[in-house]
Amino acid sequence: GDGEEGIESSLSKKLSSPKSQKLFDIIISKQSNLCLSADCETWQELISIGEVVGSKICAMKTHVDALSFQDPNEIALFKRKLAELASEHNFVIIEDRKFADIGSTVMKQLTAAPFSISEWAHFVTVHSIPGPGMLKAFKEKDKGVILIAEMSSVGNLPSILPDYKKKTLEMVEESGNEDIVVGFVSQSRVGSSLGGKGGGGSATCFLQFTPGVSLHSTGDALGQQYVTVRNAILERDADVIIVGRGILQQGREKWVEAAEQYRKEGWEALKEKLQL
Ligand code: 5FU
Repeated sequence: GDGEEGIESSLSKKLSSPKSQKLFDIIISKQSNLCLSADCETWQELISIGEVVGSKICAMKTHVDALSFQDPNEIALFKRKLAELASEHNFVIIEDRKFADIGSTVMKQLTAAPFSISEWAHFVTVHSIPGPGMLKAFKEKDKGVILIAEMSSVGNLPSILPDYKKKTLEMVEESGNEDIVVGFVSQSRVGSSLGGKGGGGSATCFLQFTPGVSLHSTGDALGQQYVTVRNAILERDADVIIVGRGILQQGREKWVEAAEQYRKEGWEALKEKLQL
């Protein structure tokens, strides 16, 4: 074959876990490193946009507690439809819950009805603040963890505090949790890069998910800060770009066109970065 095998064998670095490898395989086969941040007002709208742009994304990121539902039956329907969409279009579901508590509490938040996040999310976002013990909860439920190493918002403490990013990486390595941590939400590289720069050739590396990406805006009134797709991937070393309003605010009739623009720019920049 041409493309796929060549691309995979040209990666000199090893990804941390089968879970990150699975996402990387999706990225290569769909030629997309675009994660849609599906910050819709209703669950019905989220399902609609998933149907329309599902073929253009490698992942969909949700905030299930920010969606409006009329009753628990709607939540059950939502979970089923979302899981169907993800398997039909071959994308990963990331619930951006930003868990930040002791393991025992996190376990309840992960499993409790009505959201029952562990039933339908492949990956979840987690703050490193509570320390490594809570990672066991995610391991037990076989969830991929994306740790927050830096945020995109003005004045966020993880980006300001010296060593926060480094300590977040050390927490994963020292507690032996590389197999469930698929990567980091970050604005710069944590550990060794998938691309040419930084780290040794045989180092294990993690995927970098970078939010705060827009081709239309530089920020919002509540502290969000944006960079362009190329800047996120080529300057900040993102592997996966997370885009919400950049696509959503184009309006329903332009969702596909906008998603295609971010997919194409993202994929071109990723190929350039990884020298594929
Ligand atoms: F961890 C982070 C972060 O540092 N910045 C973010 O913006 C998460 N996010 C999420 O990405 C945020 O909660 C939104 O869901 C999304 C960005 O949406 P936007 O519409 O592209 O600004």
